[in-house]
Parts: sequence; C-alpha cells; structure tokens
Amino acid sequence: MLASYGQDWTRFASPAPTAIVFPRSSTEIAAIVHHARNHKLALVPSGGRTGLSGGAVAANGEVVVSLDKMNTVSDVNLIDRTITVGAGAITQQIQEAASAAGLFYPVDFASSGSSQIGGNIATNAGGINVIRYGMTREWVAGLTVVTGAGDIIELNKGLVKNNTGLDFRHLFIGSEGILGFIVEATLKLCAPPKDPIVMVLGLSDMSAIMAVLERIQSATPLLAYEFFSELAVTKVVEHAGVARPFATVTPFYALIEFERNDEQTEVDVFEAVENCMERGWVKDAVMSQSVAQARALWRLREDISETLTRWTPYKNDISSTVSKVPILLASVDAVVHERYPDWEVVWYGHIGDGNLHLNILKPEDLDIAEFKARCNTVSIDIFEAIQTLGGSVSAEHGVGTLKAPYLAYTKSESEIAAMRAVKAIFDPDGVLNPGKVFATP
Ligand code: 2HG
Ligand code: ZN
Repeated sequence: MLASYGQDWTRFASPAPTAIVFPRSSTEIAAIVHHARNHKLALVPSGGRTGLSGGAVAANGEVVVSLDKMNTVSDVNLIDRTITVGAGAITQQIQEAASAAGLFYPVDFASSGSSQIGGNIATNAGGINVIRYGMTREWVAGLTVVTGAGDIIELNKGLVKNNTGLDFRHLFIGSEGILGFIVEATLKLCAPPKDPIVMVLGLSDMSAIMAVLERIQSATPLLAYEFFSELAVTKVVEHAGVARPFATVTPFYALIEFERNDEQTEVDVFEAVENCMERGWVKDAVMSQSVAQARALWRLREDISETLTRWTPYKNDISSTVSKVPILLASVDAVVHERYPDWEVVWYGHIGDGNLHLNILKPEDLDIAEFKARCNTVSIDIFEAIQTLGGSVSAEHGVGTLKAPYLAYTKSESEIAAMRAVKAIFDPDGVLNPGKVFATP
C-alpha cells in the first residue's frame, strides 16, 4: 500500500513514503497541515496518481495525503449548469453525472476512469478535446483549498462574474500541490456535442498535417484533431488488439472529430478531405458509421500511452504554437535520431493545440537508470530546440519532479523567482510537495 500510494504512473523513482492519511474533511486537512508545520513533515497530496511527471511521487519519507475519501458528487445544478465535487471524485463519474442530467463535462483523456478531479485541477489537465473546449482551467467556477499555512479558503464561489481583484483560483489551478490542497470544486458544464463523427486520415508526411488541419477547420469546427505515427499504430495493433484503420500504410495519421450538425456538414468535410487527397496530403481515409466504430477508431489514439508502458518509455510532453509544430517535430526528431539512431521513438499527441507526446522506448537490454541518464542528456538538446521556438517543456502533464530541472527552458528567471515568492506566501514552512516544480528548495 505504501508503495502504490507513493508513486504515480511514472516508473523512475522508488516510492518510500512514511505514512498515508485519508482525511474526510477540509478541517481534518487543515489539522494535518498544522501538524506538519509543527513537526517539519513533508506532505504529498495524492489523487488518482495517473500523473506522468512524478508530481505525486513520495520517495523521501513524506506523508501522503490521499483525497480518496473526499469523493462526493453533488446533484447537477441545472440553472447554474454546475456540479460540485470533492477532490477525490473520479473524472469519469463526473462526466457520467453530467450526462445523466443532459449536460457535458468536456475535459477527457484516456485515464479518466481512474484520475481524480483534484489531480486534474492541480495539473490543469488537458486531453483530447482541448481544441474545442480548452483545458481544465476553463471549467472551474469555484475552488475550496487548504493552503500550506493551514487556512481554508473558498475561491470564486461558483460565480460567473466576480471582479474583486486577484483571482487566486487560477493560481491554484495547475499549481501541482505546492501551494495547497484542492479539496472541493464547482465545475461548469455545457451542452453535449451533437452526433460526433470520427475520421482517421493517412497522411503523406509531417508537412501535410497543418495544411490538412487548416483545410478541414475551414469546413467545420473540430472537437478533436489528434495525430500518431505509423510506429504507434503498429504497437497498438500488435499489443492492444486494435484494428488498423485501413490497409494503406502512411508515416503519420490524423484523427479528427466533428459534430454532424446536419447533412451539409458531412458534405463539406468530405469535400475538404477529397481536396486534401487531390493535393496528395491524404492517402486514405475512413469515417465512423456508428458510435461503436467511432470508439474503435479512438482506440488507435487513446490506447497508445498504456500500450507503450511495457517499454518503460521516457516521456516528453512538449508544445509550441500550432503553426510552429512541424518545425518543432522536425527539429526534435532530428536530435533524437542523431543521438540514438537505433532507439524506437513514438510520436503522437494533440497536434491541433500544438501539443506533441514523444515517447522514447527503452531498449530491452539497457538498464533503467542508464536509460534515464542517457535520455536526460538528450533532453537538453530537445529543450534548447523548444526554447528557440518559444515552446513549453511541459504542455499538459505538469512539471512534477521529472521536468523540474528544465523549468528555465520555458519560464524566465524573474518568473521563477515570482513563483517561489508566491509559494512562500501560501506554504511558509515549505511542507507541501517539496522537490516538485522547483528542482532545488
Ligand atoms: C495522451 O495524450 C496522454 O495519451 C499520455 O497525455 C501521453 O503517455 C504519454 O506520453
Ligand atoms: Zn496527452
């Protein structure tokens, strides 16, 4: 139990917490914080532990504070179009509660069946619908937090309009547990998308991907625009039993999703895809004819991360502005292939919002520590390329421990100093999640 509560989905640190506690209320969490301040204990907030940056890892005798027991889900407020949930509520449960009330919670990703909303908020989780609905930040109307000083504060209280100075709600969203515990949230809901259709397109090469996005976006607004490489397809076909989308093999694939508002939408999208085929950008295409087929096509993309776990991949989660993505991909791909020509490198991601996932697979005969050390040296070259393009070293997974040494490639010195100053206000004794986000205390 200590081992499983001491780690997330990253596998590079050995879990070593001292204890796990399961508070049931904000007051209990406040008492835990006061105790930690008095006895100089380190606390690690813990949700579904599906994170990929080591943000919930307890490897140095910390006390893990699990939010598992604070998992209430309120009735949907149909007038405000909100739902109020405890931090430990599972993302999928919230999606289901919204949908039972005829509404929609749009933040979604492959781990939504086990991730908890507190963790989603603490990492400002993104996922597969960001191109249309934005990140978790867009959907938080109110937050209750317990700070590292032990204060319980309510931020924004679910209000739509509230211009009363600084909005600390947005400081806590994405703060990765270094300022306080997220204990409860009021989430906004919206109308569900109408009749979503999924298409998978086989692309001639990387340079086609943005041209295709532009062409299809001019035909209809998109719910998703994802991409993955042929190596990703090979892996999910071999190991997850997913069917190939079509017989044609292409270096990259795009998965698009859009609402079928009326028959004209379909005609417009067909025309756009045909146009992309005439130009040689798209080599083959398939469109879902049923909900089941749409789900099957989504598996080609959503099953990649879990399928790759067996190779203990070294993950990068990088971004640039959407238009610079082809340069980003080409320059990072060149770095990795030059340094490790024999290693398998799998590209996929949420390319419609500029976010690429690069998974470097560990060769079977290579020791894990040696593999990580070698990847860390490649990371420097990768992050230099990202810095030149004005991109981010962590697009959606957060900084945690794994990206902490590289924060300065995205944030300036003065921003980091301001972040530290903010942490000192909310966590004066440094009891919360030490070693996360900042590599040094
Ligand atoms: C995804 O988009 C997740 O599938 C996981 O963010 C990405 O495992 C990864 O690198
Ligand atoms: Zn992702």
